[in-house]
Amino acid sequence: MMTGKTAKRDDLRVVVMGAGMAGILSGIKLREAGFSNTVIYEKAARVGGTWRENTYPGLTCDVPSHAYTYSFEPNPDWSYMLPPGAEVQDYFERTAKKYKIDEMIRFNEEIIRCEFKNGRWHLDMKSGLHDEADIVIAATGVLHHPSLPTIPGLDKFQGTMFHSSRWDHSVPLDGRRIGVIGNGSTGVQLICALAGRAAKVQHFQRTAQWIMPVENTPFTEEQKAAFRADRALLHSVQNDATYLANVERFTNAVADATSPEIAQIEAIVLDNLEQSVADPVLREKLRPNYRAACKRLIFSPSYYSAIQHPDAELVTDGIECIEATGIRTRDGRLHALDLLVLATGFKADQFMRPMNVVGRNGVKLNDVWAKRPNAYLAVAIPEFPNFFMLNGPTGPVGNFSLIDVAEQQWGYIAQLIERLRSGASQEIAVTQSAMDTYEQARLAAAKNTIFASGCNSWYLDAEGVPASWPWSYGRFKEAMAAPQLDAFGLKA
Ligand code: N01
Repeated sequence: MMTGKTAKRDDLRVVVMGAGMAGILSGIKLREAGFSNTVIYEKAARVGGTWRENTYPGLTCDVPSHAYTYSFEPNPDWSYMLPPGAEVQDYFERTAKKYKIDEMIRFNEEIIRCEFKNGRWHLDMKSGLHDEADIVIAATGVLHHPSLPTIPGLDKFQGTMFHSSRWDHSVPLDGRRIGVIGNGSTGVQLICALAGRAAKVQHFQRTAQWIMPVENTPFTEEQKAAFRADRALLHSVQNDATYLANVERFTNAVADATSPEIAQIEAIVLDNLEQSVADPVLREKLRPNYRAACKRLIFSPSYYSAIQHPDAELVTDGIECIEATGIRTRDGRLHALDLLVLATGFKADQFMRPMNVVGRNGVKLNDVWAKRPNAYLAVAIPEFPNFFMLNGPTGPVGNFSLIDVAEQQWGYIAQLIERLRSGASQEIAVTQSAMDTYEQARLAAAKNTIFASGCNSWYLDAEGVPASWPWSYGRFKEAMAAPQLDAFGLKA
């Protein structure tokens, strides 16, 4: 029988942190499920998260566009197999508008404190605003705090300098001398865009990268018209069997460094290097001394040709220091630059921090994560009741759609918050023993992954252990299908 108390639970206050891909998803799903008292706090003035913040030339989604799409909001108009970043940003803005999620968002509100007291989450914003919530969904993203290098003299440079995620579009590029430090996905995409445009572009490489060849084919107007006209066709492209099989194969490969699948990947990237780089000296400079996919694999249709452009140079001598006019390498050479781009990555261990998050009994997130950020199945933390994460620590990483990952995590979280809404539980927090069992198994499996095979990357935590889902994608889907309720303390 419905009681007054049960009916009231329809009104549970849900706070979503962040209006990027996962925050928009949360808003859509919460509204669809009938949660009427939801707010999304976003520190910036627009939706989009990483796609809002990264606007550097050459920014391209390296996951196939139709897979990098909400399952319920296919997009017949993707221009390319690997679309430009601005188009991805536009997709999120359109989707937020279409589902009226922008009306749910409080922009320019940065949450600085989130504390569980007397059965509710108390949130303080930088602006002085205060809110209380029954449920918190942290959709704050992973790669959003720029990691700046600690190179001597960084502050001495008198040209223009910025991090790749803080691009200043007022700075001219054509005919300039540009230096790019870092050759992760960002640095590689930058070189592809700048070679032939800058007077000279120098790529400062500390560690060589394996490059997976890929074709970036445009979708023709006929194809787009066919996708628009035929929903079933669009659905089949979105759920392309070859792509899905590749995801499964890739995750099996990275989960087992001895697998035949990883050997196949190694053969492809090695062949790409051998076939694409003519000069043997340059080829050796570009040859990594670690295994393919140990760092996040870079998919690029054009890096090898860009770095062989007459106006491009790969610099591998090691950076000694930065001076007023450029970079001095250890061989004593001064590389004069007008613009220096720091494509040096992000602090991948921050998640919702520096926000001060305090759980039940005064337990501080910073203490819980002092050794390494972790979470049960990547979504829940002991002593943090009714607090769930999308794309949180130890979730799948790799070269596939984080939208799909977030949707599956949402499916899992939705089942837990439904218990809160129905009144079956008042507080849901994963138990410490379930967390410990998960973490022990994860750490043991992480050691067998390719990520732990001997390279440095943002996948590794402070102790050098891969901070990722170490099993197959199939196993992730299985885990997300339904929560095992005995892993949770369910306070009635
Ligand atoms: O950053 P990274 P990123 N001196 O951490 C170098 C996603 N993404 O921005 O290898 C010299 O990969 C560092 O060198 P080393 C994607 O998940 C997605 O490129 O440590 N060099 C490395 O080369 C990706 O993995 C898309 O020796 C220094 C680079 O900086 C993630 O973002 C596009 C240095 C950092 O590479 C991060 O990529 C772009 C120093 N002091 C990015 N410090 C899509 O298309 C650091 N480096 C979806």
